[in-house]
Amino acid sequence: MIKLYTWTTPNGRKVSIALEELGLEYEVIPVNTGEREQFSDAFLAINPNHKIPAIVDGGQAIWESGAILLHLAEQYDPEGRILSKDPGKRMEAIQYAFFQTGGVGPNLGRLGAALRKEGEKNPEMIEIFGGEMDRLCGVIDRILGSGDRDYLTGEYSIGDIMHFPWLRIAQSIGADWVTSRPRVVDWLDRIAERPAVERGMAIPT
Ligand SMILES: N[C@@H](CCC(=O)N[C@@H](CS)C(=O)NCC(=O)O)C(=O)O
Repeated sequence: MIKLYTWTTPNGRKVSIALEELGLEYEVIPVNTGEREQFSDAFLAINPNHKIPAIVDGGQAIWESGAILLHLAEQYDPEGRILSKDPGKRMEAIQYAFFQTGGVGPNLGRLGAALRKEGEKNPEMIEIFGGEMDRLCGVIDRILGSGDRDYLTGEYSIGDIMHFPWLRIAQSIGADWVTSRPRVVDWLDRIAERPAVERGMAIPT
């Protein structure tokens, strides 16, 4: 059975959502990053980069959320539920997955860190990463607007799963670069309605 090493954070939830979408059985192994469990020898042997999520599947350890989602789609998605079988759409979904790991992931992560620094908030960092998040959301809005798409490629895919847990947090705290864009809000609400997404977002329990 697939082992999922995860915690209550957006990167971990990308993988639990994908596992739920594919109806796979998996064992959840919580790695409490607040308690620095990601630095244990046992976890470093799985991910030398000491970050969740990671999985072990058939004896192989895989880390980096985008790589994990691609692995799950390649191995367990014969119907193209999260990665289309159409070569063009498939590559488009992979493109949006990479776009997330180079864009929304690191920038929102750093914006969150800058905002959390109580007492010594760094306005320059907040402006830089907040400005970049505004730009990235504008890009997503433009993609969704081209041909009036329900999802990034038109069909639900790993590209949407990669973005959802991060942008849903921003939406829930009222970040105006999300809430001022109705198309982006509708897209997030549409993804949130999926039963598999609801289940995946509750992992680890
Ligand atoms: N690029 C990685 C990012 C993973 C990541 O940043 N994980 C965070 C939690 S959301 C973590 O484990 N941080 C602990 C640490 O850096 O020591 C991915 O997409 O999987």
